[in-house]
Amino acid sequence: MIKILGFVILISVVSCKTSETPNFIKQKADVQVLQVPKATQPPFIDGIANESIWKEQNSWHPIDQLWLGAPYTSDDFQGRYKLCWTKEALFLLVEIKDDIIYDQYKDPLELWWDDDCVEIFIDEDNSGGEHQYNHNAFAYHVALDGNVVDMSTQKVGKMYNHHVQSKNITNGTTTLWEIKLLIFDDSYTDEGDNTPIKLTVGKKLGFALAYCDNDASLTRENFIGSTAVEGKDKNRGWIDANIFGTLQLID
Ligand SMILES: [Ca+2]
Ligand SMILES: [Ca+2]
Ligand SMILES: [Ca+2]
Ligand SMILES: [Ca+2]
Repeated sequence: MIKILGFVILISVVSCKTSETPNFIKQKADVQVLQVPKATQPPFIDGIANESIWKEQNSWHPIDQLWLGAPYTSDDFQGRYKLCWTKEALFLLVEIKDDIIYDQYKDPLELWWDDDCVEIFIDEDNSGGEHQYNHNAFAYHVALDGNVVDMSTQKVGKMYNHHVQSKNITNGTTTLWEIKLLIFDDSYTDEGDNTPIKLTVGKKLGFALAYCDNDASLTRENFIGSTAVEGKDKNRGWIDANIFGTLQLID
């Protein structure tokens, strides 16, 4: 009887523990599937798109979904991007036309979303689901000066500069960003050592891209994303990975 009781207690303890552990069961359909070509050589992150993997891709993907703010003009904002991958990383080429480049907060952890920045949403296993204060997915704000911020599991802004390498060059009102993104899975911990995963052909990742556009205001004027978001509140990407699109890595 004692043995049986012990077994029951053990089972109860195990089930309690399991229910406390974040459980990122896949809940997202593959939407807006983009096939991403493999680069034989990783692009050199210098903000210059002279690599063949960028030149070979004739078409760009648009950043044209208004997530926050009033409707904007094409003089105010236009954005588009290309992607490629190697086994080490995902690479982005992002072309932003923005009439005024604005960086009012020099402290990278102060109101980072209110400066002009590129925001990369990535969900390693394309699970979708909630990720506000956990690492089921990441929402990296990449600032003009290269600093990278997302919410930590401590519910505060944290620098993740070792996840994203970027370089941007502005010519007139056009800024070209070249970005290398290491991919971490949901076992990531803010305290411990983490190893980025190796990418392979056929892998699917949840992904969206956005731009925070501020031209002279206290808070950002527009937030424009790459995916269509249902409902009134479209500023969902930093909380909900279900609004991400899907990348499929091809050879
Ligand atoms: Ca380059
Ligand atoms: Ca603008
Ligand atoms: Ca995930
Ligand atoms: Ca701006």
